[in-house]
Amino acid sequence: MEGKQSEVVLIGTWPSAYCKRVELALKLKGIPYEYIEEDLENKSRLLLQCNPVHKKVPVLVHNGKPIAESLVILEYIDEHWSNTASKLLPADPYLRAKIRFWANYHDQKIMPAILPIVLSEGNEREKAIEDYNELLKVFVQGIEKDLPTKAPFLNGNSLGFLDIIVGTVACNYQAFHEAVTVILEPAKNPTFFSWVTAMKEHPLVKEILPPHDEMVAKMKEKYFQAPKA
Ligand SMILES: N[C@@H](CCC(=O)N[C@@H](CS)C(=O)NCC(=O)O)C(=O)O
Repeated sequence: MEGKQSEVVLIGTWPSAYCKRVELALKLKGIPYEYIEEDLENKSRLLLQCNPVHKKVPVLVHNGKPIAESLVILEYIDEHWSNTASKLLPADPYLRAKIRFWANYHDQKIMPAILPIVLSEGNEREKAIEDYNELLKVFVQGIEKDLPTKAPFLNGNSLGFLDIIVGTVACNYQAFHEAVTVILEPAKNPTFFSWVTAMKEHPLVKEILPPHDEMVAKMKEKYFQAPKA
């Protein structure tokens, strides 16, 4: 894209877990990048040029060439900077396929189960939380069956592809609890909770997670904003 000097540019918004995935992957690999904060209420020409199909962040611009969709970007980063110590995906094609399967399950099943919790009340909310916890249970059982190393992180001793995808969303659970309601209870989801706790302690996760209070305020604004007249 014209006018951009840096080799690696990330277009993002600070509360977006999808964008945090890309930041975390770049930091894990030690790749320097320029960050551009996008205003989603007034999308920039740069964003519309770089992601004309979805018009969403994150977009990674590498040597002027844009790549959209967080999962696609993570794979690109892992493939292009494959000689760094941190590998996001393992070499074995079958394991890679399993990890991609669970990453898609997370984004296609678990993520959309959050909004019904926000939009409901009383018994209906209880049911939505139960449904969410059922999906988490399937996820945990699947990982336990399919992946060889899963402690303290899903990827073993270092953060991998799934940790990045899950952690950037789940590590904000306390902000969600404060802004909306409690969904993640240690007793109900011990394994999932232990992954999230380990991820939250990782120094790079601490570096990229938005400040708690700002996240609570953002969630309240996003979920409880009065409808525009
Ligand atoms: N599937 C996309 C989702 C990205 C996404 O939903 N981005 C939001 C910010 S969290 C966005 O740009 N929304 C702007 C819009 O919907 O117009 C990914 O994984 O990158």
